[in-house]
Amino acid sequence: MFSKRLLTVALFLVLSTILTISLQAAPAKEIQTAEPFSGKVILDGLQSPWGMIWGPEGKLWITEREAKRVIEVNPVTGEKVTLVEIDEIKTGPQHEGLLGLALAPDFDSSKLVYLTYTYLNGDKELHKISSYKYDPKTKKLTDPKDIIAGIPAGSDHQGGRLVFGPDKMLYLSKGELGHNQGANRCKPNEAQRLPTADEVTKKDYSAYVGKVLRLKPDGSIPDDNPTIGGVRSHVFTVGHRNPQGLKFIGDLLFSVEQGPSTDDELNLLVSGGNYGWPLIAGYPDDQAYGFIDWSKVEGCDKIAPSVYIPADKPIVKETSHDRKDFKEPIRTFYTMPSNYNFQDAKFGQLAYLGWATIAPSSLDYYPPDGPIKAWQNSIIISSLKNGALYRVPLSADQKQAQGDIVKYFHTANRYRQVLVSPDGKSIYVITDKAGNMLDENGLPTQKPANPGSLLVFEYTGK
Ligand SMILES: [Ca+2]
Ligand SMILES: [Ca+2]
Repeated sequence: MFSKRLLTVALFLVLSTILTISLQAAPAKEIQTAEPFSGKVILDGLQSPWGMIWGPEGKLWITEREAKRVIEVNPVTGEKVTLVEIDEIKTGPQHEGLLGLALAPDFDSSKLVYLTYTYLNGDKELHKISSYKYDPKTKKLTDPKDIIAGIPAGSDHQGGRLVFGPDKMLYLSKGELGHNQGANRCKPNEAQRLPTADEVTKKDYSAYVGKVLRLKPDGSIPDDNPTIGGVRSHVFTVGHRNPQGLKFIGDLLFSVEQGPSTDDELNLLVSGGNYGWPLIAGYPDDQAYGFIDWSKVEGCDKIAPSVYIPADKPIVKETSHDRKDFKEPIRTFYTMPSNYNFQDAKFGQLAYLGWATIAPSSLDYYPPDGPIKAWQNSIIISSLKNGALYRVPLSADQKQAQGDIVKYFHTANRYRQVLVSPDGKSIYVITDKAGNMLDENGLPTQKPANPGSLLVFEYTGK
């Protein structure tokens, strides 16, 4: 009897050990990188990780765009817990699904987290922000409430980054859905269209594309939002292409957005500012970009999609627009001359990978008192095309970029978001599951080295 019980206990111990081991993350895989940094993989197998923030208890909270779930990850062990899975989410190969997330400023007491994602209403694809309540005991997000819904969505340029400001308002970067290019080239680009008073009354948000929005935490329009074109709405800034990065440094709001074949941008967003797209890319310099409204070109649907501007179509020059409210970027990545070779044979069918643009996907800030001295008071930008981080030093008042941009940690991956640890010693990066990028030799590849992974680069200096 005794020995049988002992056997049962022993069996239980063996089984629970096996179970415990299987629940542990796989051993970390080293990533080659230059001194004074070391790199490793914390976790892999994620389904298009997209948003990453610091959650409670020093854990990372990560959205998986295609898996429609939010997970909590232990940044040391890689152990993960699913906080919520949301059936309603509509996913797609590149831009649709569960996107950004942000904790409420009063999270410690309210336990509220805000999520933003695409969904279907009938056959109409739309975008919303919902709040969820975190239960620390069960580690579940429950009690969903729509904050705003019915913002247009589509197969391209969704934007999707969500942040709270020091003003306790919620900001969402919203893309222009890639209208006027590629498969959506015959749909009008509405990044410059302003909501009418009638639309605002009817909660018709069709003009919210290509904008950065500012909302009260309950979804209503803040009283101090800008009046643009005579109308106050959720619109904070106008004229964006695909703004995927949004970050407050003190009370300054920065964004990064993807340009066309030239001029990815770092912007400092000011209330009511017009950032130019699609009339202006980067600076109003008529270099390597001019606007053609394809929705007005006869037989548009019969013309093969191309990013190249055909010589026989009328181009509206950047310098021809009224630029009263226009805000220049504080940096571009990079501004190319009109005679730039956009069809370098070395890059074959994926010519765009050879362009000097970086496809910025997020930004974070390295503080003035961080242990990596060379990085102090810099913006850190993640790149999709190049699988690298770009460090942009700021001026003392943080309002301008200053000095040379430095590139770090290149791997054959698409870096979707960068996040600096609170102690400034670890730089976390999440990677896309698939896509096109440059390999270690600077040539195009479609095989990421670390698909759907959480990577960390740790400072080893003193
Ligand atoms: Ca711009
Ligand atoms: Ca330009």
